[in-house]
Amino acid sequence: MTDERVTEIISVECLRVPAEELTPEKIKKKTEERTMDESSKQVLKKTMEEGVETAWDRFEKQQPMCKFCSTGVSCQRCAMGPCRLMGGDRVRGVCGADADLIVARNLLDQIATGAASHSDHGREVVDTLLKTSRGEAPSYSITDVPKLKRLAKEYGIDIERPVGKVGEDLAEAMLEEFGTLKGELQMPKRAPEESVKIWKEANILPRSIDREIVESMHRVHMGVGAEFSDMLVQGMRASMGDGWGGSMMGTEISDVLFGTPTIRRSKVNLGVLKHDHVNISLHGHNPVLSEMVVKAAGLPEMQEKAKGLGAKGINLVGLCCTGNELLMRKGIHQAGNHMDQELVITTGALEMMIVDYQCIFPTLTNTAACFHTKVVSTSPKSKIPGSLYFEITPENALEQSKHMIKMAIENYPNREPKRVLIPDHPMDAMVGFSVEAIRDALGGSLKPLLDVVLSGKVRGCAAIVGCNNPHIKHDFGHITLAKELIKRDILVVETGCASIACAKAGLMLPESIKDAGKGLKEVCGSLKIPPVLHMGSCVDCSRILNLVAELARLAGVRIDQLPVAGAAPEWYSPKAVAIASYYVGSGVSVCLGIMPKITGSPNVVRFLTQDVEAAVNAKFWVEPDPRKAAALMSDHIEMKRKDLNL
Ligand code: BF8
Repeated sequence: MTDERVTEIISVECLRVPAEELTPEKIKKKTEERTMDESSKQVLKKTMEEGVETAWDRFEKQQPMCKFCSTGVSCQRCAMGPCRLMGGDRVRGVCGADADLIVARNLLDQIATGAASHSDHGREVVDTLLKTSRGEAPSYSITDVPKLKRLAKEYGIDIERPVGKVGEDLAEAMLEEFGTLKGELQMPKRAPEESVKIWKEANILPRSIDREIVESMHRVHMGVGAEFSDMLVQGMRASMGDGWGGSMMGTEISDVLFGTPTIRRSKVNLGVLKHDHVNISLHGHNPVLSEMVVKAAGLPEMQEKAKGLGAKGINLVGLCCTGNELLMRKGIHQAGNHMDQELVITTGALEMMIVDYQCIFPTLTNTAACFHTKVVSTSPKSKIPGSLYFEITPENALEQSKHMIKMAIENYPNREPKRVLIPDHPMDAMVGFSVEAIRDALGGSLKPLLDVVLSGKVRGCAAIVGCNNPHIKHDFGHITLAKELIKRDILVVETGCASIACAKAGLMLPESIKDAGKGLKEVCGSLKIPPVLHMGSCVDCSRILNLVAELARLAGVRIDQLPVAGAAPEWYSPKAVAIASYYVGSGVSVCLGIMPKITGSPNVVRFLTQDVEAAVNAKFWVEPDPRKAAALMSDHIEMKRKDLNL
């Protein structure tokens, strides 16, 4: 390496599966079984023809999966084990833990992992506000000053001072809440008082963000938590610190720094790559990095450099949630969701993939080694063997971004045109539905939305969130569920990979109201909006909390009384477990499409699907068939309507 800022951690090899084992018929069959997305199908076929290994291949190699692990009754927690509960005389681990405790410990560990991931991301965003406000991160600026002031007011900060001072105080007040001694967080107070009262009584109001995560990890240690239901309640409290704390800060302060999303048009699917441009994909979650890459790519010197090497320009495309952040705020085209990440490289047209953290396959560099693509990692938390490493901080992000983009441009001549496959027909999508944007579209208040729900034209709202998972055909769960719900006059709001799935399927176009029920068709038709609204990335699930909190306040009811429901049809990630937990904790029942690893304990299953309802008026369902899931959610919404005499 000529530049000392760049470190190639280690070189890796292209991972191949024997292509000769697959006949064209087999390839066709596998393609149809693996994904629903037409653009993904074309490139997936190419992976099989060229023998490029994907997560689907690795999933197949893992079969049959261990039944102890699948049911949650294997324990790796201490050195007396590992233990597996096999029935008979081995119904307890060496320490004495039974199935209930082992399953509950494993689940609490997952929730804490998810809450930590979101909240650590949120902390980095707030830290960027602090440095920006102090003038230590000159490439960043405060874009949404009115929102900064609204938030500062909420935190009791004097806003009649220079913006930098207000920003500094707000950032400090938020950072303090990660380990606050106040014993409570500010933003849960956005919910109706009666909801907060329930959370207090259920013992799930978080005392600080970090404390609940640390305490969760303490409780899973052998010899600490021994009562399974108590462990699950702690999981809910940690998740509430994520939803109403870390994630909400991540969303709100990203808006302050980079702009609150407004409704706009963009394009999605693998067809957004361009033959005659330097293609760079941004993958991961934190907009602190990606916003600077966008800024650097737009510099005339970069465009000139690209032209000098024969390209018409630089084409930035998003993946996963960092893509959602850019799509919502800037309309940057989105190449795909979780299961598309290897396919973007397999197009053969990607010069560079820049990643920050979360949901990045560690083998992406192996995929890249099959082509000319360079993978760049940027976070000290997420170094990837085989990647080039450019450490990004708020202070150096623009300079580092320029450097990365130059390298991507220099890689353009290495593209092998014969191996390039870019699908035709990128799909149009309408995106950018922040709560503020929805309010604006409705004339300044959410009241018109509430009114159409009260009148019954729209029966209720459903949030579809979360990932892709090879346990289910790529995008099938999201798309089928969304179609079934809008048919029943239920407005759908989405985040994360769910939103990308539906955008790729054309459900985020105003024209898709043709598939909606009569009432929803009329409402969305008059507003010229789609029946499925893109509300952002996974941390933006907090936008959905804000939406339901505001609707409940307007209606004068608790959140759990609203005719709403949540779903994660294709979830894989611990972050999704945290999201589902804070939705249920907040009073919104959630339908999971993939069974969590809990069936080894019928008591844990009963607690989550029944008992928890007595405490928070919401519960989990598990239903792998999205058509049945839609019926369940719709029945639930109708029951809530009946309870409100609607
Ligand atoms: O945070 S939806 S696969 S990309 S975890 Fe990951 Fe799941 Fe996608 Fe975004 Ni969320």
